[in-house]
Amino acid sequence: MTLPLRLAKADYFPSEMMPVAVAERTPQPSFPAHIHEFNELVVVWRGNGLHMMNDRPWLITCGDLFYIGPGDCHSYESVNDLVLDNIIYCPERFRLELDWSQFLPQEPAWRLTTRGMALARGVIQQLAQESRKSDLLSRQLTEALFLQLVLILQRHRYAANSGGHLPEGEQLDLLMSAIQGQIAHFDLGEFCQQHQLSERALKTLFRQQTGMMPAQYLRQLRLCKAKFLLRSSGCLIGEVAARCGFDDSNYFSVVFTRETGLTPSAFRQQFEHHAQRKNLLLPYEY
Ligand code: RM4
Ligand code: NI
Repeated sequence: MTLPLRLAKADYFPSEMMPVAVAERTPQPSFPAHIHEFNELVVVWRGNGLHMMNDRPWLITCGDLFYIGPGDCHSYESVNDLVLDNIIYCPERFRLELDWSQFLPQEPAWRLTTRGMALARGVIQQLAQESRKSDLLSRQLTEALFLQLVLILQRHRYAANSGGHLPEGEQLDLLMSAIQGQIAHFDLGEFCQQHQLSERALKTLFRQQTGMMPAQYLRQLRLCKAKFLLRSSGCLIGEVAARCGFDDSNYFSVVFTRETGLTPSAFRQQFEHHAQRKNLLLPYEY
């Protein structure tokens, strides 16, 4: 068996004092098995390819994130418009007295959320610029930016193979957009099952962040939509109820009246005085 290549620091860092460098691969060509004298963080921006790491294959694409140590052997095969950044670093060159291992997980393979990618991209761009310079301040700034990057990755990454539990902030985004996208049919139990989330934990998180329970939020959204339809369309009450997710229009009237103090028709009548706009086109598909 042939020994893998061993990439040397001297070939990849512009100076010996720089602890971090960014090796942009636009694209990443196929690259034979190798180990490094340094550590490597890989963020995949685009395309796809087969990443072999310590004999394990990973089909990689946009949003994949790898933490590679000096002893890890990896290669890229069957690449297809693969674009990635290698953030390479030498821990022994850091000057900040930090326990860096605390920011770097044992598991090598992760996924980054879309938001995490956007945040990481900005910091990596700055890092690429600063790490090319050679003055003392740039060296310090490089180290600080690297710290910022590993913290961002820590916050926005999720395990690639463990059912994909999303980070907290992202769970909420996902839930909000699912609720808003299916006001009439949203089902929290189904949603949690589909995304392998704990319903209880998600409810708690939702309440902490919004001051409401998801069901309450959904009911308010439905009532908002109902008010909008009553006011701006000629839909029959039953139709309004159905479009807002109430199967039973009597039940809809009860909830509507309890929440607004007016029955749906009384609510509608308020506006009929002002304008005879029964069959107005909706300004957008609500
Ligand atoms: C290569 C490839 C390797 C990386 C070097 C710095 O193109 O991405 O994984 O170690 O660059
Ligand atoms: Ni490498």
